[in-house]
Amino acid sequence: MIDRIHTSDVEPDADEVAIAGHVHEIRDLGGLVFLIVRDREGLIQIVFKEEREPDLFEAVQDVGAEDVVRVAGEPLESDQAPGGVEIAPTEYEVIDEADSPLPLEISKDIEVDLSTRLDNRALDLRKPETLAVFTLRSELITAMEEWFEDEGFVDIKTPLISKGGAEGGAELFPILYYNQDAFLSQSPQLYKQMLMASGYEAVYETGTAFRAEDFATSRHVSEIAMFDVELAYVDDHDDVMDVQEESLRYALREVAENAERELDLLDVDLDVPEDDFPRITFDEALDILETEYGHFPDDPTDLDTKGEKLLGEHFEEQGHPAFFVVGYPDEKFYYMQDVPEDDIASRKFDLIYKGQELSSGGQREHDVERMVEVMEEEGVETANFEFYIEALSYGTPPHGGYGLGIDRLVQKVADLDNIKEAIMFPRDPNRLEP
Ligand code: AMO
Repeated sequence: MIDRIHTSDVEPDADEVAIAGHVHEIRDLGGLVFLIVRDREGLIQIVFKEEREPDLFEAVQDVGAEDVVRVAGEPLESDQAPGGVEIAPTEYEVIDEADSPLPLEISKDIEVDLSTRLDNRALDLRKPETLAVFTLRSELITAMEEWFEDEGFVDIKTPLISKGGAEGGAELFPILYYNQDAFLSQSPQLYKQMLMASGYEAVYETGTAFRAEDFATSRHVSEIAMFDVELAYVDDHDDVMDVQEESLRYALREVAENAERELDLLDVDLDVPEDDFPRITFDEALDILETEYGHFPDDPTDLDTKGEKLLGEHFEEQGHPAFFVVGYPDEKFYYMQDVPEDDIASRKFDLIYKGQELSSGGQREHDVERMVEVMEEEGVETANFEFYIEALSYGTPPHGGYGLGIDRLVQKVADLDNIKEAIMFPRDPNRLEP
């Protein structure tokens, strides 16, 4: 490996050190050149003085923005330098030159529209603020996985290529699989339930789901990072919500503690929901929307984007950034339990965080006969689900679970306007590269 340490590890008045990274900024003040070098951990200032190191001073005249360089030298305390330390160089080497002009400025705070940023994503990803989003994202996923590992959930991987869809036909991406038609997976739903029938008891998956929706919103993408959970022997959907609530609280706490630098860079004051998340019924949600905001969702069986946002405001004012809406009406979704006797229509719930739906879940129908009845009522082609129906027919414990959109979670935690900013290389109906 090339001999170097991270910029954040450079201590003033230490012995000679070497760092390497991209040239973030060049300031030429006559007999003095300031080079700000950037690596994954931050920025460091190198001061080239004509009088002190004439050869290196001469060499640095040719440096260009975003060149990859390595510098060794003596770290000195400096009030003006980022991090309070600068390096007086004794060695300087350009490892790789960057073409110029750059299609995107990395160091300057110039407003660039999202489409240009995504067209030049590899460069955009170099920006410290963009890197901060993905460091946060990594922290969030790791913390979430840590919680489920500690609680004894089994890490699973379900297939991404399937014969049919779990969530409905219109949103499937068809592919050619050898000589037969197949689809990209919309959700691990059927497989995680089959694993409940197989006795795995509690599983989680950090996976990918594909949705061929024709959207143009700031909260939809075609390729989604999904965190799926399923657990057996639940009494009801409250047990599932408990798991979601505790795991999310843990992940947010970890991020608040471990990603202070990133949160600062993004100017985010992360509000960890320490109190119990309110759980309101769908009817109560409609009631709040009607009486407080005079808002009626177009589809009376679902909350619309505006409804979620307004409910978010309502609960945020009461100190609850996260809450559940439980029991959707007429939710005849074959895998969800219908429970009219509970006075709620179904054991389905959505989690809303900062005014946006983050996850959907519920208690499932484990009685195969009832499930097939609903499928037939709803016109679902049971032939496409034989493998699933059969798997559940040999004894299945009561179970439930949910799918959480990781990209939406990152969007909300990092306070980003558009979900695509939370994805390294996002896919939407108009974007297939980079
Ligand atoms: P659902 O379809 O509601 O439920 O998806 C779960 C969560 O995934 C995210 N999500 C999306 N994010 C970005 N772009 C999209 N196009 C998109 N579609 C969905 C959302 C959403 O809440 N099988 C069920 C889960 C379950 O019941 O276990 C399912 O997939 O955050």
